[in-house]
Amino acid sequence: MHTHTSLPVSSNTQYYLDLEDRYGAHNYHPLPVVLQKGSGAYLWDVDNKRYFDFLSGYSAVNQGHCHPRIIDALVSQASQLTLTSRAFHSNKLGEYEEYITKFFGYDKVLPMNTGVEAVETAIKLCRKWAYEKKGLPENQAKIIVCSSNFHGRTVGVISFSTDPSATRHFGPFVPGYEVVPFNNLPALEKAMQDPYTAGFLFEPIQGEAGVVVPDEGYYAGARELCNNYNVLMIADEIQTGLCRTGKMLACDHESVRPDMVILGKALSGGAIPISAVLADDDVMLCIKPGEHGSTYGGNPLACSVAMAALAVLKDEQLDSNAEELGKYFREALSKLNSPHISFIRGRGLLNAIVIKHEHPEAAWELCLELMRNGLLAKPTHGDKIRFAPPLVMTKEQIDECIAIIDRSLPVLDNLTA
Ligand code: IF1
Repeated sequence: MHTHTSLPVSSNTQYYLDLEDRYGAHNYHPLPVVLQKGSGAYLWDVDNKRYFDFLSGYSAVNQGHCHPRIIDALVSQASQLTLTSRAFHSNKLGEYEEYITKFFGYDKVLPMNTGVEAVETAIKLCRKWAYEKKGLPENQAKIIVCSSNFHGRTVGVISFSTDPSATRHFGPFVPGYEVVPFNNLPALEKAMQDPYTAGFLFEPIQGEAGVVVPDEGYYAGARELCNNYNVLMIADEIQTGLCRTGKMLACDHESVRPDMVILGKALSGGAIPISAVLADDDVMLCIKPGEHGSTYGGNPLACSVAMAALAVLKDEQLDSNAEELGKYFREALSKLNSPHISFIRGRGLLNAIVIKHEHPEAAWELCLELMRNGLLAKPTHGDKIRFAPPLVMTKEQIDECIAIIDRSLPVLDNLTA
């Protein structure tokens, strides 16, 4: 747990921190900054200080904060019809389903709300398919997952987490998972010897683990193993998808087509929670009417917002922008030659640095200094700092951010453990 570093905050800021401390659950440890406005790559705090957002709502605002096209879609639909439930049809659901399935090249979509709900949905689809199509015996289906995974916070999904802070004292857990090391095809093939294997669920790049990028050929190798062993390849692209890594989907880096694609976060551009599972009929039609659903899944407001959010990604070519700016950012970062940075890694605009310092809170201290200098980023798992700005950044803005990082790093020079 972080020690509360002494950091003078304005009385305005302190007022909001105190409210949250008094009336809100303490399930996060945020940076001491209170935001009240966002636009593009920028956020403003309650004292109207401007920051570059280098977290992007955990990759939910790839299109930039409050993108006009997305907000227009939100506002116009919100004054028309927001929710019908799926007990009835709406004029937006079918249009959205056609749009997103053609956008990604899958037969069908199952619309949900949060990312973890879509992950749970993919797990249920995989198990259904395993019993009804692959013919596995009831309750014997196994899904292979990777160590250091992050797929969400429900009891069902933390059942296969390897992170004690995500699982401790939340048991008992859901069985039916086999953990293998990420980026290790022999280990994956070994696990597939279990004839009850139904699926392989993975993040193309492990975000929370500190932006761990697998070797070239990992996606293609996993795809081949899934084909050979009749196992569903399930890509959780909630964080890596939607142009974040320089391609529309991270699996596109190897032209690999998973059997199921899970989307969330930037599917709404940060406006409202929207998630989805994409699959072909052979898998998707295993769930029959009344066997799965959600009150808000596929609501007309979400359909309108998601179509605008996807259109912005394509029309503004945010995949190539992320690809080019990501390369530029990593090169500029390495040219700083900081003694405090041991690793720079990532793809597109999903990057992270690993801090080399004997002080356990060095990454946190650096993030506080970055905040003082106008850039918001947060450590993940102690010594790593994720840098994931909105994909609408310009080269000039990247240069400004590199300068901020450059003048913030010296804060670690005289930090003693
Ligand atoms: C937190 C980061 C974590 C995700 C992937 C599913 C979900 C997520 C690959 C669940 C959500 C969020 C959750 C948030 C922190 C953030 C995160 F990597 F993106 F930074 F935790 F790993 N699959 N990631 O990344 O989606 O239900 O949240 O909509 O829980 O602290 P959700």
